[in-house]
Amino acid sequence: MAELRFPDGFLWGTATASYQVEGAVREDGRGESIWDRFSHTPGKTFEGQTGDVACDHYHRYPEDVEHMARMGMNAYRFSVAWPRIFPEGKGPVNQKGLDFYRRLVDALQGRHIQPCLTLYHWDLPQALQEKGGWDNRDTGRYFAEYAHTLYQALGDRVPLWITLNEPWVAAILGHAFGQHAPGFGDFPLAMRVVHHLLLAHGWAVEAFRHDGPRRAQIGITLNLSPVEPATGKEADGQAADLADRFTNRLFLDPIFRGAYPELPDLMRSALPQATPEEMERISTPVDFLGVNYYTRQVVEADPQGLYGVGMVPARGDLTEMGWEVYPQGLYDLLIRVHREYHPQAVYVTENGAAFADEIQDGEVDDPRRIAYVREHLSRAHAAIGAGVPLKGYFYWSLMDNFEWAFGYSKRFGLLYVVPGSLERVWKRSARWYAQVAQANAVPLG
Ligand code: IFM
Repeated sequence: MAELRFPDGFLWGTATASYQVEGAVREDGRGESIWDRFSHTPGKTFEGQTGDVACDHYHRYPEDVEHMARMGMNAYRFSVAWPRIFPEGKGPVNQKGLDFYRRLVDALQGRHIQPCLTLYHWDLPQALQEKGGWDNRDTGRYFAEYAHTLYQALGDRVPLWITLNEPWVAAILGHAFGQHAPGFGDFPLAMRVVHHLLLAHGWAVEAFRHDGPRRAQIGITLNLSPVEPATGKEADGQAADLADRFTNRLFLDPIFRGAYPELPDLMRSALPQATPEEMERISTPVDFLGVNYYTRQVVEADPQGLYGVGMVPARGDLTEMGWEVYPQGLYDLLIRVHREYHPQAVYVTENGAAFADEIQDGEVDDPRRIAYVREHLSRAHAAIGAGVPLKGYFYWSLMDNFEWAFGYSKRFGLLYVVPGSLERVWKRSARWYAQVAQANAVPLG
């Protein structure tokens, strides 16, 4: 059968994040996070759902690792809950929290699955929020200390480290649009948070270079999407360029070029005055870029929209999130970051789709997810052929989980999680993805 073969050593994995899967929020000394506080605030999440129990990965991780091993995965991307390690965000280490991640890493290594550890996937300790959260520059210092603690504890056994997951989402959805924790609607605040997250990233990379693990690699994961104008009109082209600066380049430029892109005055003036030393720290070279890709953005000039830009509603083949299925966007994006920013290596650290999966007679048939992954992998393969140093692909997500403000109403998993019992059931896509990983190739047709 015709197939697309991937380079030897390519990483095949799945991704999750602490608050979305772990549960056990009051166990073994874990402190409160901003997502505990937000999800317990009436009206913030779908039907008031929370991550209190989530998928109970905290207790069921051995079973989850077994599922990954049976699928033939050779990598797993997970995040550490900062408040498990430092319940107050700083101060004394909570050994029991560290022990959980030690056990998880042991289990993964026992099954020859490479751990890929994200330090921050949005669950800031609430105690630090009380001190200003990411509006407080010191939070970045505490982040670097937390990162350092993990380098010391796990550095010799975790080959891939990610400082931040999707800082754009944490900054903008959390501080300008109020859809994520901590739930503020203050645009200038969000721009300050952008800068402080970038500083936190830079300080954590610096700590890694100074006395972090020698044989491991560190990078950052950004949510990126090509931005296309709705028409060929000049005004729409300008809107697309502005939206690209505000979304993709807001993080790519400082990290890879040491400077913010040109921004409209209102955005630029809200950014703190950065010193050359700060920009140098932010652009401390990383070993890889993590790309989270789900869909493209189509925009038009719109005087009523934020900064004169309007989003054109997605059309065509849509997922349950209302996101257009657009595999070509992954190719375009990978080529663009390779040509314009030259990362040494790239990983697709998330790509996936939510569909309205149903379990019938113990089976979940999800052909649309298989088609989604097949098409995106075929574009990833083409990007490798065009010279992109793509080293791995992580499907989002291993299992259905807590999709932030949408609660459990959106199912992204390869494993169906049965409400109540939390039993894991392999969807047909899990079996298909297992074949891909085991063959290191995508079957065509
Ligand atoms: O579930 C999220 C994840 O936490 C970050 N990236 C996008 C996913 C789907 O929305």
